[in-house]
Amino acid sequence: MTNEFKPLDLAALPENVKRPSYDRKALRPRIVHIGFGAFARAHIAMHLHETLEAHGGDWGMRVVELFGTANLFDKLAANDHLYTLVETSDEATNTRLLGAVCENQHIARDGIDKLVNGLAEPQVSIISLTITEKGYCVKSDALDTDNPIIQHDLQNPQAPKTAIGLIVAGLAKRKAEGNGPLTVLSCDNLPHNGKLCGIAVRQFAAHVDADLAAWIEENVTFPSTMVDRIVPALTDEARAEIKTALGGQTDLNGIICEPFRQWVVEDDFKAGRPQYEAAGAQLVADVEPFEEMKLRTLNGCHSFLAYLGFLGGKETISDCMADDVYASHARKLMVDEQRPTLHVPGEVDLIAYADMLLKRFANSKLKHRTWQIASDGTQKMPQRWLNSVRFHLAHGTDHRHLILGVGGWMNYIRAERNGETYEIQDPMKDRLAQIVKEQGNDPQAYVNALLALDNVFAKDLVANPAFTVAIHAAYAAVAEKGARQAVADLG
Ligand code: CS2
Repeated sequence: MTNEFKPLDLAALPENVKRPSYDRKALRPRIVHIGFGAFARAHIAMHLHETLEAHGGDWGMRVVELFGTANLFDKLAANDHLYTLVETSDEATNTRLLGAVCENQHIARDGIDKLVNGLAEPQVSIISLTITEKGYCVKSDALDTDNPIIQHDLQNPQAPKTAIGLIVAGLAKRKAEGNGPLTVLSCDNLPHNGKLCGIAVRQFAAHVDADLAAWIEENVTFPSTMVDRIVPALTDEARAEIKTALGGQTDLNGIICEPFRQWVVEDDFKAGRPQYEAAGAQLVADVEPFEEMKLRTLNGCHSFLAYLGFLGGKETISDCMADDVYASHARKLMVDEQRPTLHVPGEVDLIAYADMLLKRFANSKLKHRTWQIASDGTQKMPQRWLNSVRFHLAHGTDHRHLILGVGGWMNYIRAERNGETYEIQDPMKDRLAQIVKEQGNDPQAYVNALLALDNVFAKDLVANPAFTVAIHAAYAAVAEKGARQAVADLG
C-alpha cells in the first residue's frame, strides 16, 4: 500500500456512485457538529444531505474535532468536503457521495480560539453533538465536577478541552457579541440526552458566570433525539469494500453502514432548523418513549452480545446471530425482559421491532465487532440494563438475561480470553484494572469491589440482596462454565 494521498477524481468514479445534486456553493455553516466520527458521517450529516437533496438551501455543516490529529480533516478538505457512504446488506449495496459538510475545524490544527469564535458566528443556528456517552461528563444527572477534565475546563474556561466547556465558551462569546439564540442538539445514546446535555451546559456555565447561565436559559434549547443506525468502526475489510465501490479509488473519510436509519427529534429549535422530515426524520413533541425503546432493546441487546459473545469466541454481532444459542437469547432478552419495562410509542409493535433488530444484527456485511461495542461499559450499562433491572426488582419479575449481561461484563473487564489478553476501552479502565489486580483472585471480593462503583451501580440496587446475590451467581456462571454455556443455561 502506498501512503501517497490522491484526492477523489470525480470524473473517474463509477456511474452508479451518486453525487449531490444541490448547489453546494450556497452552503454556509449554519450547523456546527462536534464529534465527526463514523456515526455522524453516516447518520446526522446524511440526513442533512438528503434534506438538501429535497429542498436545496444554505444549511451547511461545519464539523469540529477535539481529539486526535487533523489528518483526516485535511483529506476531507482536499476532497471539497465530499465523502463516501456505502450502505450495505446481504441483499444490496448503495454508494453515494455526501455533500452537506462545507467546513472543518480541528483543535490540534486550528487552536481553541477559532473553535470558540466559530460557535459565536451569527449564522450558526444549531450545535449538534455526537461525543459518546462519556463526552457529557455527567454523574447522577449532574455535571461531574470530580472529573479531572471538567476541573481543568472550569479553571480554564477560555481554553476548554471538553465539548461541554467548548459550548459554554462559545455561548459566552455569542452573548458578548449579541448574536442571538441557538439550539444544542445531542445525538448520543443516552436517555433524555437533550435534558442531560442542558444540565451539563447550564451547570458548567453557572460555575463560571451566573449571567451567562441566565442568558442560556433564555436563548438556548436542548431538544432530545433518538438516533439509530449501525455504523461499525472501519476495518481493513470495510476500507477495501469502499475502494471497490469507488472503482479502485481511496477515500479515507469513507464509511460503511447498514441501510436502516431512524431519527426521532424533539421539535424544539430556537433558531430554525432544516426540513429534516424530507430525509425521513420524525419530528415529535416527546422523544422519551422512542429513546427508551431503542436503548433497552437494540443497545441493551448489543451489549449483552458484546460481552457474552466476545467471551464465547464471537468476533462480530453477525457471528452471534449465526449461533442459535445467542440469537434465541438475544430475542428473549428483548421480548421477555426489556419489553415489559417500556412505554412503547403508540404505533410500534415491539415484537416486530425486536425481530427487525435481529435481522439487522444478522447483516453479515457489517462486521460489527463485539469488542467495539464492549467499550465504555461503565457508561452504557445503567441506561441499557440497570434501569430495567430496577423495574423487575420492584415487580418481582424474571430478569436473568439482564443479570447475566452484568456477569459477562465483570468477566470481560478481566481482559483475558482463553489465555490471551485484549485491550479494555473505558474511561474508568485504570480503576477497573486496579480492581482486577487487587481482588481478581477472590470472586466474592472482586464482584463486591465492582458493585461499589457508585456511578455505575446506584445505591438502591446494591442495597438489594436479590440483586447482589444474583450478580455474584452470574459472575460465577460465566467464569466457571464459559459464556456460551452460561447463555445456553438461561433456559
Ligand atoms: C452500539 C451502538 O457501540 C455501541 O454501543 O450499541 O453504537 C449502536 O450500533 C447504535 O446505537 C445503533 O443505532
